[in-house]
Amino acid sequence: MSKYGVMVMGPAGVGKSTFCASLITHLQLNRRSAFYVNLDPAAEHFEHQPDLDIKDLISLEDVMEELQLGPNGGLIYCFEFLMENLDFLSEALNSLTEEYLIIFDMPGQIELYTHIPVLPTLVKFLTQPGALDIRLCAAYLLEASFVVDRAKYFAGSLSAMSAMVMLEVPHLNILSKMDLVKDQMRRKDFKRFLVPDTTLLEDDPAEVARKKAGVAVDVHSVDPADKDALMSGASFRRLNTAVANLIESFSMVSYLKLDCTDEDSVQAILSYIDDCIQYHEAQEPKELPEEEMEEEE
Ligand SMILES: Nc1nc2c(ncn2[C@@H]2O[C@H](COP(=O)(O)OP(=O)(O)OP(=O)(O)O)[C@@H](O)[C@H]2O)c(=O)[nH]1
Ligand SMILES: [Mg+2]
Repeated sequence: MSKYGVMVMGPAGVGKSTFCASLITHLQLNRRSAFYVNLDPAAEHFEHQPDLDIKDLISLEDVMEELQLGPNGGLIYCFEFLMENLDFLSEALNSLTEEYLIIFDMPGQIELYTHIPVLPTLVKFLTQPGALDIRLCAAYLLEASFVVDRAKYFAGSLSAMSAMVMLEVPHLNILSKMDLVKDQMRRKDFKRFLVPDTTLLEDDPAEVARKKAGVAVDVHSVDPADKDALMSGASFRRLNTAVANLIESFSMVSYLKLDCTDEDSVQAILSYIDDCIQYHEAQEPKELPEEEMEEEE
């Protein structure tokens, strides 16, 4: 029997838990079953109580107090502890049927997605055929307002790409909090940000202002060791161009839009998740209760 899941990831405060909550509400409204797994050992408040909470295994607060670690070191310790106690997950998830969408709400420390090998191990454990065998997809969130600052947008896209390469599961990249940019930018203008490419750097508002002031810099000929170039921000621009080129040449990152305040938007993302993990193909046709059969006739 297959199981189905989505791992909601992304930097701090991008709206992961809010998205999980909207998704659960939406699933409930559509009479679908969700199993909510909180894997953030620091999370305290939830719109929907988790069905499984890492804090029942280990809490960040206790780790920080007892081992005298800071919040980031403490989080790494919690995940290493989880890795040594994976039966905490398998015991709870083993009996779930294919009807459930298992939603993993992850912490926001970016290190988890970039250079610590804990998540690939966790994902392998969850997806391993013959064991839990969860058909899992990753939903990586970035804030839509990042598009205003191109350096942030490309840095975020690089972190999304890094997570994609590291985890090797179907992956959706999502620009969250669309309600915050909806009024600032026309739909047509925003469309350009759905697939990162280097031309976006050309009309970076900061760059346009510099060009207007007559300070045009050829980023390809800047020497990063040149102090004047460094102080004028030219090295930074060269770095951004290199990052943008890298992302464009890999051609792996594209974005969906999410507005958690809009039911249709949540449904659209859910459809992408369902397609990624082929959820519908495994569902048995359900019999409707009698009164609904009568209504439909
Ligand atoms: N306007 C708006 N605010 C949002 C949205 N989603 C989340 N927020 C706000 O953003 C803040 C962070 O949201 P969370 O859902 O806790 O973000 P998170 O990614 O789970 O945060 P961490 O787990 O701490 O990394 C909260 O104040 C939310 O109310 C959204 O779609 N629109
Ligand atoms: Mg959260």
